[in-house]
Formats: sequence, structure tokens, C-alpha cells
Amino acid sequence: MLIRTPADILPSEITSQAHYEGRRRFIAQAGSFALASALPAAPALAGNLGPLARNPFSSQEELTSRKAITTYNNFYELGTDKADPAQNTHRLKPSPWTLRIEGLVNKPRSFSLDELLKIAPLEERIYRMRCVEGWSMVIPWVGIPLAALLKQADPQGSAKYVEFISHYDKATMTHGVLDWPYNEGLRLDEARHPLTILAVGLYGETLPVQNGAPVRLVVPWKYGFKGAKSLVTIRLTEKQPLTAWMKAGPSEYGFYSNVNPEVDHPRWSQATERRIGEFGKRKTLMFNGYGEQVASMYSGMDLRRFF
Ligand SMILES: Nc1nc2c(c(=O)[nH]1)N[C@H]1C(S)=C(S)[C@@H](COP(=O)(O)O)O[C@H]1N2
Ligand SMILES: [Mo]
Repeated sequence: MLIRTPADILPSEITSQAHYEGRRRFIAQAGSFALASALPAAPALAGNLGPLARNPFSSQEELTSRKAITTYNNFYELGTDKADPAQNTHRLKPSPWTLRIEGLVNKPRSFSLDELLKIAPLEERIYRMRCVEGWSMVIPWVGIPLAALLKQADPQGSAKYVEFISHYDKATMTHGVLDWPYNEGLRLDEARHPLTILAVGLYGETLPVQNGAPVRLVVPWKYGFKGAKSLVTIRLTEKQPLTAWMKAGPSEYGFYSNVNPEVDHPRWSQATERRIGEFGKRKTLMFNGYGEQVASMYSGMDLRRFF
């Protein structure tokens, strides 16, 4: 469990977060992408992604601190304790990088990070995130809709699913635990849903290694493990991909993994969650609160069977 003490909070963090909050409010008041784009260049912070439009899907909830988001992580390739990934960032070099999109597409190709950033305007997306382990955060992601990348690759009619594969380097990363490389999957309609993004940043800056640099999947109505980090391959397929977590525990981790307070994990309840930085518990919401946007994709499905 993460306990924040004043000694943990660096002065530099307070300054940059206060600065970030100020800038964010200002852009929100500006109220349009045209105005936000016309702002002077942002101060030269390392990895600053510049003025960003805020996507209307954004949550209004209080943000989880940057410190918690970047020091309490699941990224098993960099260690299985929550504090490990932030301490093992030297094990993954996020630049240069290529992300390949392949499989059942008419235009397979590889993208550098710079090319990816040009596919669609970068947006800030403040999303509630819920880990299957029972904690949650509110994260100001920066990203592009996955749909924009899929469109460029031109999926074939037979494509029904999308597989996401993370980088794995046997020489520097964890052995055992899962069948590496880490992979995940979505149905094609889920992958194209406007809430589904490829995140390239958070808190207005490029993605820290521990959060999946340089590019990772974010699907806010599903448990956090669906959001595969440090992606190298996106593959369109006809058959449902078999994911690393499904292989590791088929009765515990299903393909859909929609956040559902009514379907417990075999070893614990999913009815409540602890928001990192808060004491006590909150009730977990169906589809993590995104039901209005996503429930229609599952109409007629038994969500206990397709968990
Ligand atoms: N490649 C890879 N991706 C991963 C994981 C992982 O171990 N390896 N952990 C998942 C889990 S369980 C969660 S909750 C989120 C955590 O993302 P965060 O550390 O950015 O909050 O990443 C997901 N993506
Ligand atoms: Mo998770």
C-alpha cells in the first residue's frame, strides 16, 4: 500500500504539478482546440508534449498525483513489486522505437514514434483506471484514438480481433511469471471505440518508462491489465487472441475483462476499490463508469460467462 509522506514529495514535483494544474485550467478555459493550438510554446520541460486539447470524454474527478502514477506500477517485465518498474527504467530503451501494424490489413507498416504522433491531434484524456487487484487511479493520459491507426492500416473484412504485443528483452527483463512477451487482445469494435487510445504521455509529458514508454494501450472500461505497455506489434486477426493472463490463469482472467462489480475474481470481490491516495473504499462502477458509452457493445451477452 502506498502511503505518501511529506518527505516523499520532492519540491520539484510540487512545482511542476502546480505549473501543470495552472496550464491545464488555462487550456480548459480557452475552450477550443483552435485557441489551445494558438498558445505560445510550452516551457521547455523534458518531454513536454505542448498545448493539448482536452477530450470531452475526460473525467472531472480529482487527479491521482504524478508521483503515485509513476511509482506504483504493474509492469512485470521490470519487476513484480509495485516500486520495481520505476527503479528499473534503465532496462527498457524507449528510443528509437517502431510499432508495427500487421496481420489482416491491406496496408501493413511500421511507425516511428514521430510518425505515430502525426496520425491524429494529441489530446488529453483524463480516465478512471481500475486494476483487477482492487485499486484505482485517475490519470491524465495524452494519446491518440486507436481507431485512427487502424484506419491507416485498412483492416480486411475478415479481421475480427486485434492483438497487442509488448516489447520483451530476455537479456534485461523478468524471466518466468508469464509467457513473454506480454500480449493482450480486443474485439475489433472495442479497439475502434472512441474511448480506446494509444497513450504516449501523461501529465502533459512523454510517457515515463514505468508507465509503458513510448506507447501503450489504454481501455478505461476494462481492468488495467488489458492496457499492454511498450507496444511493438498490433496484429489484426480472425480468431480471438490467447492472452498472457488467460494462459496464466484461465479461470481468473477472461478475454473481455470488463470492469464488473457483480462478477468477482475467484479469489476476491470486485464490488469495491481503493482510490490511490484516499483512505476507505469506493463502490466499483459497472464498466468502470463508462457504461453509457460502451454497454451497447455487449447487449445480449452473458457477462458472467464472457468475463
Ligand atoms: N507489458 C505489460 N503491460 C502491462 C502490465 C505488465 O505487467 N506488462 N501490467 C498491466 C496492469 S496489471 C496494469 S494495472 C497496468 C498498470 O499501468 P500503470 O502502471 O501505467 O498504472 O498496466 C498493464 N499493462
Ligand atoms: Mo492491473
